[in-house]
Amino acid sequence: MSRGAIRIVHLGIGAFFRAFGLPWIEEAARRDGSDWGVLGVSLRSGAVRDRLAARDFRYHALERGPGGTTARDIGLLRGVLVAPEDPGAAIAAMADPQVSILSLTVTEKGYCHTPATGEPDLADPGILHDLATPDAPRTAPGMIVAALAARRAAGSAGPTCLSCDNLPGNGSVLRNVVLGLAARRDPSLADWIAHNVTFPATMVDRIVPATTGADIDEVARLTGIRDDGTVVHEPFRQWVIEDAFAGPRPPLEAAGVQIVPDVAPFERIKLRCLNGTHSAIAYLGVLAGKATVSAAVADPAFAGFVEALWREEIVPGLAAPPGADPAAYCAALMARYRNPAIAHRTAQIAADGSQKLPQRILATVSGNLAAGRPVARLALVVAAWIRFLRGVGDDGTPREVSDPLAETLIHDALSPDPVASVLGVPAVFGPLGRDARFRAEVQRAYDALAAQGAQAVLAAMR
Ligand code: CS2
Repeated sequence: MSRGAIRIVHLGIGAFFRAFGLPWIEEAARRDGSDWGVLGVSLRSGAVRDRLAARDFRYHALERGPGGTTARDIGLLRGVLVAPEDPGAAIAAMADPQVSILSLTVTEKGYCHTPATGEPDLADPGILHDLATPDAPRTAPGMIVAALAARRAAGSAGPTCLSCDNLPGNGSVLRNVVLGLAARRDPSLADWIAHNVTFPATMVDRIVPATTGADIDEVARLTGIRDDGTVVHEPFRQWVIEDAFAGPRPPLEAAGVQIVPDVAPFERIKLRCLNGTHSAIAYLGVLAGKATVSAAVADPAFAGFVEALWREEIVPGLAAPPGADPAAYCAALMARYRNPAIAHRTAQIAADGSQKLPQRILATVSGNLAAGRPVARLALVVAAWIRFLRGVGDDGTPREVSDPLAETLIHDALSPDPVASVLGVPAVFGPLGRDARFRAEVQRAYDALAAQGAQAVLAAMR
């Protein structure tokens, strides 16, 4: 771990942040010559560390656009610690007074909250473990609480905790869980955090498919270096951050990051228009045998469905963020989905539906029901998810269901009344699961999918 000071510790150092945040922070720091070294912390395995160690934590970010491919060598990452191997070392790094930002991409489930309420999930095994063993935690919120306790004890300043996951109000979600855990450990610690630490909301956007052997070969062709740490991404990127930093930060806006007073309208259009239709394409695509997003939208039945979903059921309930036109936003999204150089697998997006659907699809459903707007296409997405949970495509081939609630969901999806059983899972649907109009629409869509398959249902909707 050489090459200058570490001022940011990032939890969850997977492909997304290496293809999005790190190149962007590096670019920003270069503008004013400041030094913003990042230390990664992996909360699960040593795989990323082992892959990156060979090049002293440098790696290539491969940009694949319709017009060509470029590889950039990123040198901002100074090392990766693997928390399960030595939680104390990771906590000490996070508590270092030179570190002013603790950022995280730990996926929706990494917040250990109940998606329908936003509250800490006190039945989560990780949370129970961290409450019992606060000095050797294993969840991201538990690690943050331990580091904040160490900072307070040392008389250090409070950092900025920067959630970069696709959750509505991601800063508040993190704050609630951290404060909830801290209060159970020591109410005066929670009080110190409330006064000294900030949790800005953020919206992050860049499509980052899983790296393949072909990507590693492409970097070797372009640079002569065989780099197993390669990450791949589209050209597009957008990062909107609430102006609420507790201390120093890189000059992000100089590199195009938007620092704004209110992230909510940006976050809503992104979660509902992009992530909502991503999940739609994922479940319908997995059923219909479309392996990637670009393969799905190359089919006019899929593209037409996605466009109608935006136009009829998603955009009418959205307030446009400052300077944005939702119709143009959606047209740009379709161009991103069509990018043939990005092989974004529908199976990758289909994972963790129980954590994703509430903010991506169900929030729009609730708004439409209250305003008397249509929900038929949104209901078809929910029905496709329920079909997907059976673990087979429309052609009968097995499909993997990966979800923290998989056991319950698969059981419910295979029961005699799958729609009623799955809609009755309160952690996902809350009171919406009991709405008669929604239930009827999902049932109708489910019956159509069961009878005809996803491909024929979409073709008939055109
Ligand atoms: C995707 C997102 O995997 C998924 O669930 O919808 O990762 C998506 O690609 C990003 O949010 C794009 O910014």
